[in-house]
Amino acid sequence: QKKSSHSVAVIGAPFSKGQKRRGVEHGPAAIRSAGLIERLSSLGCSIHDIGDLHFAQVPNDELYNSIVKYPRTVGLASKLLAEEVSKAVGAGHTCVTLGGDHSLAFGSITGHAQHCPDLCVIWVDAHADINTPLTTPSGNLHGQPVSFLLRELQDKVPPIPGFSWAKPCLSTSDIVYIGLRDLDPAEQFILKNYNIPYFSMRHIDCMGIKKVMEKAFEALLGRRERPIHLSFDIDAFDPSLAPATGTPVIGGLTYREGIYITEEIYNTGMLSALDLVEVNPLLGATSEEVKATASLAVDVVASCFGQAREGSHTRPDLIMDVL
Ligand code: 4U7
Ligand code: MN
Ligand code: MN
Ligand code: MN
Repeated sequence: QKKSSHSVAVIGAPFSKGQKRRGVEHGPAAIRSAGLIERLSSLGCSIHDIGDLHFAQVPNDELYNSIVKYPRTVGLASKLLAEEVSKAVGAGHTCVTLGGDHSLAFGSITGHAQHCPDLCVIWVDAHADINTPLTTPSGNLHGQPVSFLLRELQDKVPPIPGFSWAKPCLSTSDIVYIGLRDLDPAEQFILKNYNIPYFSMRHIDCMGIKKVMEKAFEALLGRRERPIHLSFDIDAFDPSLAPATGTPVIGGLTYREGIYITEEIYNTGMLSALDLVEVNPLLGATSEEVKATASLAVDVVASCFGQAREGSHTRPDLIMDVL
């Protein structure tokens, strides 16, 4: 089941209705302009670029429970993305979804699970994104996708408009979090009460990123090998590295910690789909900040597909000709 050479499907998901700030719909274009496709090709990946999806806005998409915003629009977008991810994974590709806001992960994970019901999720984020429509302090659906995914939580998640097609596909033992540092009270309660494994920035400070990754894989892959879905929110990084994002939180991952996470995931050989979300090119203070954030996103994806800091030797034959 391990993949040695990669055929990679790239799906642009320019979606922003899971939150309030404009600009995150330009994430896919910013990440592409920073050279994503060229970098993946130079790593030896064969690229199937599906282009950017078109998401319709549902008219008269009223608030749910006077707070949850654009439920029908987010539900419909997730459904479309789920279908595309399912097709891509079914065709044998490792699927990369470029966001867009993090509400999309509900669709990408659901679609991935249609082909890989056995998958597990590594959620790298400053936030747990596990509010329910009843606990959300903001009403933004990008802070809620995990609550829709987990079977154990379904008696706490009311049926909201736009999500009637959706079925939870994960158990609480199928996910781990890395990088957390900004949890709402209800989210903190849910993580503890349902025993959901997480590694906060404090855990990384205490035991180091190496030990964190060992424990994360032990929790998810300890008993059996299974496909990995990596959902990477760029705000997991410290805002000094990833300033162009909607909900930055001080005290985040260093470049080295972030890249170590993705190198280790590559080394498992089990990466099956990945989301790179919340790059918002309208929120950098300068064009340098925007470029730095997008180029960091490219580094994250490239290291998921084998870009190594010590260099990779994909074509020793070519080098031997010269030496
Ligand atoms: B992101 C928040 F209240 N928890 O629910 C919420 F602090 O995808 C933030 O991780 C959610 O960027 C952040 O709105 C969502 C808030
Ligand atoms: Mn997130
Ligand atoms: Mn976040
Ligand atoms: Mn954010």
